[in-house]
Amino acid sequence: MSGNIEHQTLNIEHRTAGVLRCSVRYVRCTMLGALLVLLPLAATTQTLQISGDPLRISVDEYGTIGVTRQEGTETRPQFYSAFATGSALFLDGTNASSRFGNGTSTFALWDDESTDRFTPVSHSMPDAWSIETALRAGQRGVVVTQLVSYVNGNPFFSLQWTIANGSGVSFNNLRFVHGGDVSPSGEDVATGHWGAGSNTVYVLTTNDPPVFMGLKGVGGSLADTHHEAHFQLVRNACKWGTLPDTVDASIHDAAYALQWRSESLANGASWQVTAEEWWAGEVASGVFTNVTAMLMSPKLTWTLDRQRGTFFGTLTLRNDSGAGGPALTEPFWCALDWNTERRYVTPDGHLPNGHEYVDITPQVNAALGDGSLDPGDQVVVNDIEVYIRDRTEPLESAFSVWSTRTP
Ligand SMILES: [Ca+2]
Repeated sequence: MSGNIEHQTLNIEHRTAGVLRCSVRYVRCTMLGALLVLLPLAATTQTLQISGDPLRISVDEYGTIGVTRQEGTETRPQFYSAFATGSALFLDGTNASSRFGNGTSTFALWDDESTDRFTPVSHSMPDAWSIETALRAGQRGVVVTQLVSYVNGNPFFSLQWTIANGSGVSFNNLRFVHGGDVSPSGEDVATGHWGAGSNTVYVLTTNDPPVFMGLKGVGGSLADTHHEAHFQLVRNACKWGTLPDTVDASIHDAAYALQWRSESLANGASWQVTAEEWWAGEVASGVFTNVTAMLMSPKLTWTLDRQRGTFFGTLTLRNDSGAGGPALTEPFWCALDWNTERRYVTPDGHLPNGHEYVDITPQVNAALGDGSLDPGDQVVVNDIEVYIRDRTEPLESAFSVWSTRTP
């Protein structure tokens, strides 16, 4: 494919000195423009857009997603060629003849328009913040309805696929994959990482500080397997229906994907897959490049500040690593899996997994005296102010983070 040739050429240029980057970008844009003129793709697609800030999300009638992010005064594409993302549904294990997909550019997860590309059924915006696209999987009587939604201002957007079986028969060993040739902040190269605790496959750019971008399984829909590697490897793994659960920590032309599995799908039943795609503040991800431990805190208690209507948290930090375990030193943060009904009043930033954090280093060091949380040591930190809409909201997802500074 001509798109691949262009991509490879530019990879070589990317490895040269940073001074070339501006001209590389210019060449890319020019070549992309030429491609769009030559290919019938642009003329036949009907693209709907959620015009948010900082995220602007576009979806064509095949369900292909493109994202740009407002970064300062610039609007930057977050995938290669702005829309190099794709999804694929496997109705019979890894059998390619039962695979149907979408995707464009370097992340097209289909081979032939008439045989294995999703067929558009409907495409609409129920409101200004969501795009719903129904797709048919060949002649199998299965419809995939994709819902892309965004809450303006958030650093992430939501993805939901409802896979409905109206075929008259049952399917077994189903798989669904979604991913993209990522280009966070317009940078096509990055390093790959996996956050097991948050079910997030993510990349960090080589900028200083780096930019974080990640895809996570959410709700009752944690991904079974993940993959992050050179874009061609990830695209191929997606087309084969087997993600190897690996990431590439070296600097490369990064892409990532998640895969979900379902044992069976009876006639008349539907299977729902949900995910979120995240971006994190540059400063926070720069600080958090050397996280050494993220542990649940078993003792987080809250007392109500009646005057402000907020709560003050008391966190007990304890090094449970046992004799011979690591001593934990500053900085110390307390992180929270936030939502609109539960969040810090004044967070200091976001972790790579999107959780809010507050820096509690001064309080911890004051309590420790020697600056070192040795195995068996325990300190108590008060006055972590949090907003909770419903005081009965469970807080089990609050946890603490320890890190050592990057040398
Ligand atoms: Ca890339």
